[in-house]
Amino acid sequence: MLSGKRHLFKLDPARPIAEGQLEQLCTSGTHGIIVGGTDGITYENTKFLYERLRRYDKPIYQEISHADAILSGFDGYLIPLVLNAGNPQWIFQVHQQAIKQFGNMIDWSKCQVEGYIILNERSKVASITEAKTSLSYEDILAYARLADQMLKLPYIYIEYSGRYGDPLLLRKLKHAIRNASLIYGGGINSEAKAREMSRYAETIIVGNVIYENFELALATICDDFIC
Ligand code: 1GP
Repeated sequence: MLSGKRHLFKLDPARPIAEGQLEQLCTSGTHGIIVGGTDGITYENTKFLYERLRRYDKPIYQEISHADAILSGFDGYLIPLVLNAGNPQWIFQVHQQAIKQFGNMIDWSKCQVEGYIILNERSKVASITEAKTSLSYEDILAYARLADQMLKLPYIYIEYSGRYGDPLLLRKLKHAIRNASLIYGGGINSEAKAREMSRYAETIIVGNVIYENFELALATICDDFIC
């Protein structure tokens, strides 16, 4: 689903965005849009955002956080599995319950699992999943190998949501991972940060800055990413 050097914007259905801004994002040279968030995600706000996005010729993916907000029609579905969740609910229980409820309607050929490692202890997603964020490089590399070599997940997502992460960690991960594709998200709000993390991660995700400083969000797309 996501391969090669990729830049994606992540839009939160629970946060308002102007029509003109959506158009600028979708015609910016980004490779696609992920629709997802942590709080206040509903079927209705997801559908509203999806309907506005589908007018543009960009792949749109839904990152699933609430089973009752799953909408058909997306180009692909990303299913987070939080490897360092302190609350086991976020490792397999929410997935098992969602499959129990909707299992016969799921098109698995469009679904891919992201092995999430959440590292910003102040983020909302860290508090909801009770993520164990005080980890050494060795701990994080072991989670990554578990996802890559033991579970054979297609993606490992290093999530610093709201804060710029540690490039040295990304460099170590790049060398340790054999098959999975590395995704990085967190605090990218400039071309320099986008370039730095994309040296190590195949895919970089830009979220919060869209809502905080729109011009800076657009500036994260550098020549390396132009389609
Ligand atoms: C959030 O990883 C994404 O899930 C992007 O992080 O919002 O900090 O850009 P930011």
